Amino acid sequence: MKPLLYGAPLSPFVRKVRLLLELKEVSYDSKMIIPYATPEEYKSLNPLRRVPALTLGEHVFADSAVISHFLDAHYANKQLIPNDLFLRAHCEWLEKYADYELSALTTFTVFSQRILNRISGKPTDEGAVLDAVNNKLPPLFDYLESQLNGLFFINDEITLADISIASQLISYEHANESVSKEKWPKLARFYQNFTQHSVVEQIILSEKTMLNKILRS
Ligand SMILES: N[C@@H](CCC(=O)N[C@@H](CS)C(=O)NCC(=O)O)C(=O)O
Repeated sequence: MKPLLYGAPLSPFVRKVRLLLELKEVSYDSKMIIPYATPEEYKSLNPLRRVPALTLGEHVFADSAVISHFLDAHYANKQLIPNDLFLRAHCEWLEKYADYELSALTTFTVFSQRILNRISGKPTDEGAVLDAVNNKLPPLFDYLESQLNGLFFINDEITLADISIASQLISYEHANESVSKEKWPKLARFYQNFTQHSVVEQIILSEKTMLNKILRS
């Protein structure tokens, strides 16, 4: 029985689950659900009508963190959440930081203003974008910079913390912004290394193709 992932690939939370599934080499099916335009019946999978949701047989899961933690435990190969309780708590903290703090700016401000508004024919509030890029994101990037010693956030292996943070930075890059190498060299190197992974590269390529198609239509 394969998991079925509901959502739109350009959502960073859906991307996070896709990356986890693909890095763990779990075969899955997907169903496109467009955020803010979810069909009525989607409420039975996620009453908040947010993406992603995931089903496995009769079991239903919502929220990228809940889904990711379930999948990592259910498919025990290539574990992406550390077993050690202290490392696990740190991984969960960084995941939460990405999902709630970074996302408010990278996704719900910069990506949303520059990309979603353009798609829906609304004007971009470039002032809000520049405030996020120049004033609000730098302290968050400073913190992430302070948490890195090598190419990964936890020890020398890819974890859900890396996936969650990179998922937000991919949305930032889709909106034509990037982490400055001069200001945050470790974070920029982390992102460059993460996105060079063949699985990640493929996902980004498919998203860019999709995004270009949507923006041209
Ligand atoms: N904490 C949730 C956030 C999910 C989320 O906010 N998804 C957005 C798309 S990026 C959405 O579906 N928004 C539609 C809405 O809020 O109605 C998660 O990690 O899954």
